Amino acid sequence: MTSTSETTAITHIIGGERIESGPAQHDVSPSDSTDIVASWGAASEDLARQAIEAAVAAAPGWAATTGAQRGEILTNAGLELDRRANELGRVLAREEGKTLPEAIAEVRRAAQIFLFQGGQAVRNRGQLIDSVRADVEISITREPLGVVSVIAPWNFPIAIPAWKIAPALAYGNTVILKPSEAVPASAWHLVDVLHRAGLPNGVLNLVLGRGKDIGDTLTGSVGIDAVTFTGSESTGRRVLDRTSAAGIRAQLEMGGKNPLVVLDDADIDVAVTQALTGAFGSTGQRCTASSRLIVTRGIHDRFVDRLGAAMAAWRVGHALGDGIDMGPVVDQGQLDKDRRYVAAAAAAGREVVGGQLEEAETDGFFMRPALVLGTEPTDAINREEVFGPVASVIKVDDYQHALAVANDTPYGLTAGIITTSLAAAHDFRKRAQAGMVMVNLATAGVDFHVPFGGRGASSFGPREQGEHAREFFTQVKTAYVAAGAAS
Ligand code: TXE
Repeated sequence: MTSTSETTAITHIIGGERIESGPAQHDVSPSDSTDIVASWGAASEDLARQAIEAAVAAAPGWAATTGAQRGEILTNAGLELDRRANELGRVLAREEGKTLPEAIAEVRRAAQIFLFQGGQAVRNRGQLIDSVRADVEISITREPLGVVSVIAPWNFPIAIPAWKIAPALAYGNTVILKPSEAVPASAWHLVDVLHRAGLPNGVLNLVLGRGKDIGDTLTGSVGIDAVTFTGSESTGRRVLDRTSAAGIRAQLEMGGKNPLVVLDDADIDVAVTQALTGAFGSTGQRCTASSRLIVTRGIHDRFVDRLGAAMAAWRVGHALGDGIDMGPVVDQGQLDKDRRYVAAAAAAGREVVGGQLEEAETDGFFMRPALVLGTEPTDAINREEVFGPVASVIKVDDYQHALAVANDTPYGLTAGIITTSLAAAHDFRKRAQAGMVMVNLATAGVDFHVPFGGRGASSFGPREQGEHAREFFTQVKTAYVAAGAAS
C-alpha cells in the first residue's frame, strides 16, 4: 500500500528569512494519522506585524521594477512548479487529501497561472486621451496598491494562493500570505519556489498561523493596502468588517450552493458523469461543487439510479492509493459536519444513498459519497454549504421550475445545466443568477485565464483570475500633462 514519506520542518518566511516559532505542531495527513507531513509553529501577532513591516519595506523597490523583470521571475516560478508537479503534488495530496492525480493537476494549474500572470506583467496598458483643454494630454495608468494580504483556505492549497499571489506580484505589489492552518506545507513549498525563482526578500512573506490569533492583524493593520480572502462566509464577513473599518480594499470569495439542472432531454451519460465529478471530485470540497442536483420528473428515476450505481463503483481511500477516485475529508471537524448534514436529512425523512464511513488500511477520514433524495428547496442541505462529499436531489416539473429552484439561493457562484435543448441552454445562460454558467458541464472545473467569481453571498469585490485580476490588484491614476512654456 501507500508508503508515506518524510516530515518537513517548515518555517515562516519573512523578509527572506526562515523564522521558526514554537511550540512545534504536527501537520497530519487526513489519509493516515501516522503520516506527519510537516512540523511547524504558529505565528504570534508580533510575527504577523513583522511580516507586514517586511512587505511595507520591500514595496517601493518592487514597484520600481519593470513588468519584464517581474514577469521573468513569475515565469521561472511557473516553470519550476511544472517541472516539480509530481513531487509537489504528492505533498499536496498527503496534506490535503485530494487524490494524487487531482493534486498533480492542481500544481500544474498553479504553474499555468504563474506563466499567464507573468505575461500579464508586461501588458499593463494605459490610455492616452485628449483633454477638453488645448495642449493638455491626459494619461490613464494603473499602479500597484502597495501591500496585499492574502488569506487562503485549505481546499486548493497551491492553486488559490497562486491565483491571488501571481497577479498581486505581476502588478508590482508586495504580499503577505497566510495559508490555512490545515495546509502549511503546500504554501511553504510555493513560497520557496518563488524565492528560488529570484523574488527579492520581503516581496512575498509567509506567515503560518491561526485565523483567530493573527487574522485581525493581517486584515486591519496600518500598512496593508488590500486583502484578498477565500474561505467561509462567516469569516469573510468578519474580514469585511475589519477592512471596511480600516478603509482597506477587499476581495472575498466565499462559498456556493451550486445548482446542476438535469432536464428530461439530457444525454444521460453526460448527466451522470458531470454530476458525479461535479459533486464528488476533490471530495466535494470545492466552492464550485455541484451540490444541488435539480432534476426534471421524466429523467429523475433513471438519473438517480445511474448516479447511485456510479457512486457505488467509486473507490474511496488513501489520497496516494492507486486507482482511488476520492480521497478523505480534510479533517475530523469537516467529517463531523458532513455527517451531521446527512444525519439531519435522514432524520427529516429524506432517503440517503451512500454516505457511510469507509474502512481502509490506514486511519483517515474516509466517507463514501452521499446523495440525499427527495429534498425540498427549503431544506438546510439545499440552503447551506456543506463542503463535503454530499449532494442533494430536488425533483422538479419542468425547465421553468428548475430555473426558479436553481436561482432560489443566497449564493451565486456557478450554475450548470445538462440538456440537448438549445433553447433551454440559451435561456439558462442568460437567466441563471450566478457569476459562472456551465452548459453540459459540471459546475466545477474552471479555466485560469478568464474571470472567476460569483454573485450574492458568494463573492464581494472584483473578479479573480485572468486579465480581470488587474482590476483588484491595481489603482488608477489620471495624469494631466501640459507642454509648459515653449523653449
Ligand atoms: O474556513 P475559514 P475553515 C467553508 C466550508 C468549511 C468551512 C470552515 O463550509 O466547512 O468554511 O472551513 C482564515 N481573520 N469553506 O474553518 O475559517 C483561516 O485561518 C482572518 C469554504 O477552514 O473561513 C484560513 O486561512 N482570517 C471555502 C481562511 O481564513 C481568518 C473554502 C479560511 O478559513 C480568520 C474554505 C479571521 N478572523 C472553507 N479566521 C470555499 N467555499 O472555497 C480564520 N481565518
